[in-house]
Amino acid sequence: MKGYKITTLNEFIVRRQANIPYAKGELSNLLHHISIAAKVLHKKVNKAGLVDVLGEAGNINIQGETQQKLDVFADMQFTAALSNSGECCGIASEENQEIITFDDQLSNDAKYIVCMDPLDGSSNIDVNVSIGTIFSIYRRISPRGQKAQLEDFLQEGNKQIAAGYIIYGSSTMLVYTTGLGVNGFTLDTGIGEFCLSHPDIKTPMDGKIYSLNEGNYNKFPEGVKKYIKYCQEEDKATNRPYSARYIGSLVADFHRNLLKGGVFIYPETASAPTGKLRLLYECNPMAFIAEQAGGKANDGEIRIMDLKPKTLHQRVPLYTGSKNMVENAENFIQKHGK
Ligand code: P6P
Repeated sequence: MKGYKITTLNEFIVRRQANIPYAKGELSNLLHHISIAAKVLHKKVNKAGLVDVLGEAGNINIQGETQQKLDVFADMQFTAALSNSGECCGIASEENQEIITFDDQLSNDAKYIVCMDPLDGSSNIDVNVSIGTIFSIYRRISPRGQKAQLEDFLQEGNKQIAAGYIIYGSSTMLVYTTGLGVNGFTLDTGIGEFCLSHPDIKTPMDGKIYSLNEGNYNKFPEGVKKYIKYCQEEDKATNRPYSARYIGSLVADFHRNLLKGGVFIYPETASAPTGKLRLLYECNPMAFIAEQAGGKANDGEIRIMDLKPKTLHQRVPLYTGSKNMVENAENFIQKHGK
């Protein structure tokens, strides 16, 4: 009898590595260690209501946000996994003001750096809403054999080697790209493996969902206000009115739109003139995935992955999702101003 054919993440990575010339397994090993940290976090997130990880750690992170205990745990887990992999020479994390470099020779010889948001959407932990981890992998540009340098992290998103996210929701999924399309893996807790569940994800060119925090309406640019009204108008020929869906957790909102089609917007506002989302470890990785799935990601004007980062925690406006919807929103911005 034919067994149920599963492809585990590790099998998939090794198989894909065989297709990449000169790949010596470092990236595969790095992705494997990220998946181990994801499994550890899955257990902690799923017990958040039981284990003493709820509530605020009391610390304030560099974003001025109160750190939740699970944030701290997630940052430690992924930092340890990346350090233990021996394939990563440094990390830029939402939870740390400066880059983290490892002072062992193996790490200093490593060729990759990682930008990450260890636990995005953490304000949703206590109310049982999906949260996520986001990661972005680059080849270092500083010489190997020494500590990672800031310049390694301030590369354009179009230099990303890989990017992905883990969503801790009704199931735990890992979705990633190395530039050869987007694939999704669902954690089978029975065997403790991420198994291929969403091969070669392509996001619909159009959708019926728009996602943004309309509580900021009065502070939005005129073009965004006009686009929101466009989404709400009745027009059967263009499937309007669209549905408003906004969870307030980037990974959850992005993942839903990736699979169903839709547009996610976090624009600049009067109080946040460059938007809220961070370029290095939120916008760039999501942009890489969106484009690899056939979608788009820009700042209302410029392709996200072409933006040259100036600082580690730089914020940029983000318009991403179904290609035709992003381009339509972009037209409203161009026509009515940012
Ligand atoms: P707002 C979570 O704090 C986060 O960084 C993203 O996950 C999410 O998309 C955004 O902020 C929500 O921000 O201002 O709508 O609450």
